[in-house]
Amino acid sequence: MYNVKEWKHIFKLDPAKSISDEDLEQLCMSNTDAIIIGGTDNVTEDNVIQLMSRVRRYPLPLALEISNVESVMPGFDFYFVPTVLNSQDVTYHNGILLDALKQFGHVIDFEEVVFEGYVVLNPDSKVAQKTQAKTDLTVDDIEAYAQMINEMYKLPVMYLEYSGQYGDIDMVKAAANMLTETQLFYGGGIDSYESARTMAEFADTIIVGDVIYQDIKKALKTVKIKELPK
Ligand code: 1GP
Repeated sequence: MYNVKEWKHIFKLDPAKSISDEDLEQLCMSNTDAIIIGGTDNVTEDNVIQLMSRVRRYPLPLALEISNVESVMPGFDFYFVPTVLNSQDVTYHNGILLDALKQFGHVIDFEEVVFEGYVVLNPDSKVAQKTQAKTDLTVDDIEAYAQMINEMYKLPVMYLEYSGQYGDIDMVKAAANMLTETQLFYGGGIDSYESARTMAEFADTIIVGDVIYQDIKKALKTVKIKELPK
């Protein structure tokens, strides 16, 4: 069985965006640790199933990051469930989750479920707008969220989400310093080996998204961080 704790690098594919077979093959054969399928808008049962079946041709772990109940389906190795801790709308803390458990609680294999404590930091991102996230956070806030996630909620993953923007390294360091058990995911604006390496020094796992659709070669170079000693 796959072990999420060992993952250093993940490509995140948006089911609402198109990708060629050739680019998809390069990503899946790149030595990345896993693929996540997830997005904010226009995630449907149809586009998720299409992308899932294409990625399934390759021998690497595949996770669905759940953004709505309608597009959840069997067939993934893992289901990543975000709870956006700095959202000002309870829907994104546990509202969607409540609906999901009412409908599917009896069939869920909780061994496959990974609960992610999200902190969304780019105010211009779709995810910040959709979740009404309070993004003007300080290092003190990040430390407190990290403590909340690590010591109190005891979630397996904290996800610092800068989606579309390269983040503030001091925020990443602050989270990393507080976490003893929880795995730190960082995502946002990674578009080169250098930007990947900087974040990978502090985050346990980096997530690479947008650059896949802008410059596949640059996206592929980010996987080289896996060769760094930890
Ligand atoms: C998005 O964190 C991921 O959820 C990756 O961010 O798209 O900016 O690479 P980018």
